[in-house]
Amino acid sequence: MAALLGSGMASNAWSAVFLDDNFDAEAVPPGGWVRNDAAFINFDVVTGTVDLLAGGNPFGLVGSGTNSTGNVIDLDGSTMAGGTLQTKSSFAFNAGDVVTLSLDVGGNQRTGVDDLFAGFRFTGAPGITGATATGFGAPVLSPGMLTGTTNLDFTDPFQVFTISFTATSAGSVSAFVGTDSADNRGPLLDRVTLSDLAADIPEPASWALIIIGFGGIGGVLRRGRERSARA
Ligand SMILES: [Ca+2]
Ligand SMILES: [Ca+2]
Ligand SMILES: [Ca+2]
Repeated sequence: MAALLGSGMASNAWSAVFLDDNFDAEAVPPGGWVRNDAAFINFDVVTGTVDLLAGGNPFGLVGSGTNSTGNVIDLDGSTMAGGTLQTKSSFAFNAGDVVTLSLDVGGNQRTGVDDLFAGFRFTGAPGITGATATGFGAPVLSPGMLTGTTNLDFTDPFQVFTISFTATSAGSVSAFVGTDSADNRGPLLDRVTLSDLAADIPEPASWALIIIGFGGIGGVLRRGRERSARA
């Protein structure tokens, strides 16, 4: 039990990773690319088009060194209509959870400035509070959606953008990321992580008190039985 308490239960929160995808498992030949790819493992392309590029692609586009040097996505495909990726699955959360979408995104490495938007699409009315973001402007809640937006210059290095909310009631979400860029050169996306932080798990000190408490009850019961046996 001491070993259990000492490993991994260091805080009073419980974090679950719904999704962690750096696109390196997508099928694309080394040095090549998939124009207007629409067959992703975890995502649907719900507007426009995107391109999938392997390391060593003919455009010289380079993924995020931090999280991946393999495949990377150009969010503006090859139809002059920037794309939106949305998770195929929706993910359930509970009241009190903090749900966070993290994105490793860089500028298009070729020309100009692109917009980037990302966020959550809720099943039913969102019961949320405390929406925050890093890298994006203040998140905007619209019917059924929470969205962060920003702009990236083509020279901007990869960085992690996040958008989070705290749930006031249980629900489920899908997540999306995209651009309205329309010149076939969009922000480069190299990792999407969606995680859920639940705040209602007792911390180790509480567990220890609970366990000591059960031990104490056991002792009282034993002493009670011993007295009965002597009587
Ligand atoms: Ca990658
Ligand atoms: Ca493109
Ligand atoms: Ca562009």
